[in-house]
Formats: sequence, structure tokens, C-alpha cells
Amino acid sequence: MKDYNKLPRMAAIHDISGLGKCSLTVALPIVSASGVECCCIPTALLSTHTGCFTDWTFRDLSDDILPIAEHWSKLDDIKFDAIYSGYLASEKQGELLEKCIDYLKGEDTLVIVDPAMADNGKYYANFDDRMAACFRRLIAKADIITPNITEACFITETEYVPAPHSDEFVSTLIEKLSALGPKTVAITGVCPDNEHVGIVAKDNLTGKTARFMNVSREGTFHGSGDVFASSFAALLTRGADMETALSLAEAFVSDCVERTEKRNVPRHYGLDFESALPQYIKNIEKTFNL
Ligand code: PXL
Repeated sequence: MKDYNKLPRMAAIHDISGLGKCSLTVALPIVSASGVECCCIPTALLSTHTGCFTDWTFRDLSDDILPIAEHWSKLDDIKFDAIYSGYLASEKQGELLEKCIDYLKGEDTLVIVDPAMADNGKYYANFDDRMAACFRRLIAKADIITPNITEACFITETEYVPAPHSDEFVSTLIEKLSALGPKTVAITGVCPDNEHVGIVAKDNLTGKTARFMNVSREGTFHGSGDVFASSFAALLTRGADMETALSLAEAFVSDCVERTEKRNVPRHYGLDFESALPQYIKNIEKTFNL
């Protein structure tokens, strides 16, 4: 008999932005390349993401979310090792996601919530403080969260501070977010000074904090948060500890950023992650002794 449950399985609940490399068009290839099956619940269909583009098309798929989750929950031999959510098209989708988690979560299912709603001190198009309140509720159901500095500030109702970010400021954000319930808090886009950017994460079960910093580059790399969260979520789903997952995911994002800069791709078209995938897979194989 084949063991169908051997490959770790994740339910990925995000929008599809057809062009611009974020959400499911990033999660699906990266989660798969990380050795985890990626089962998709598309929450909305857009022609592009909403950052820097105008006139994007938008189709809300809210009505399909729960029926898909309900169908999956009725398949006896299908269990989910992880549920990973990102950008939500509306606050109402936050409520649907909570129900979705209830349908799909088993005893050992990791719930990863990336509260993708803001960056550089500003909400994405059409969002305001109500979206932060929505994620505050959702985070109570999460094991792992991956906000950037702006999202961490908005969720915890802390005044947003542009870079540089002091250690004390970052630890306070981590403590405030941890108080909402998640076991692991990873904050992205932390700039300890004007030359570096990286991730600071705390595993509240072991009490360990890890930091990975890299040389920062001019401007914003759209979709880098989604590339990081997809890799980090998948590696944790495969059983990596926080530090290992963080190190592999951070190295992958840095490689993608470097390649994007070299090719001079307009930033809103997303990261050049495709050409970084072969090396990423090699790093994973080495780490997992495959
Ligand atoms: O994760 C970023 C993202 C995802 N999906 C959509 C977006 C954005 C950011 O702007 O607009 C539709």
C-alpha cells in the first residue's frame, strides 16, 4: 500500500495575481520546490497585484472558499500538515479563513498567517485599520506569523517608525505580537542601520531568538515578503527548526533580490525567484540529507 500522507501537505489560501509575482503564483512554485504538496484555495483573481499597477481587474472568490475547504475536510485520507494564508481581499475573508482553519486543522497542523496588508508605513490599496483588526483576530489562531515592520506596528497599534529600527523596538513588537498567541513570530524588513536589512524571529516555545541580516539595497522589492513567507512556511512544514528554516529562506530571498537587481527588472514585476530555485533546492537537499 502506498503511503499517500508521506509527502507533507499544505493548504495555501491566497489570491492569484496573474502578473506581478506574489501570493499563489509565488507560493505554489516555492512550496512545491521545498518538497511540500501545495493545495490551493484562491481567494480572489486579479490581473496584477495592487501595488504600483493601476486598473487591475478583480474577481472576488469568497463564495468558493468554504465549499472547497468543506469538500477537502470530507476526504477521509486527506490531512493537512499546514495551512498557510497571505493577502486577503477583504475583512470578510478573514472570517472565512477562520472557518476554513476550523475545517482543515488537525491536531498537528501548523497554521501560518502572513498578514500581508501594508509596507513602508502604508496600507495596500483599499485597506485601513479594519484590516489590522481582522489580522489581530486571525493571529490568535496562528502558530507562526510573518509580518513586516509596518504590519507588526499596525497590528499591535504601535506607532510606525522608519529605519533604523533599534533592538528594543523590534523586541517590543515581538513581545506584543507573541501576546496575541502565535508560537513563532518572524518580523521581516528589519533595518538595524542604514546598510542592513533582515529578519528577526522568536520561537516562544524554546525562547530562542534568531536574526539574519544582509546588505540592504535601494528601494522596495515587491513580493519579497511572499517569497520569504512561502519558503519559511514550507520548510517549517517539512520539520525544519526555526533557525534552519530562517537561514535557508533568508539565503533564498537574498539570492532572488541580487538576481532581480542584476537583471534590472522593474520592481513591481516581482522577484527573479525562478533562476534562484535550483540553488535553493540544492541547499534544501544538503540540509535534509537527501
Ligand atoms: O503580498 C502582496 C500582495 C498580494 N496580493 C495582492 C497585492 C499584494 C500587495 O500589494 O496587491 C493582490
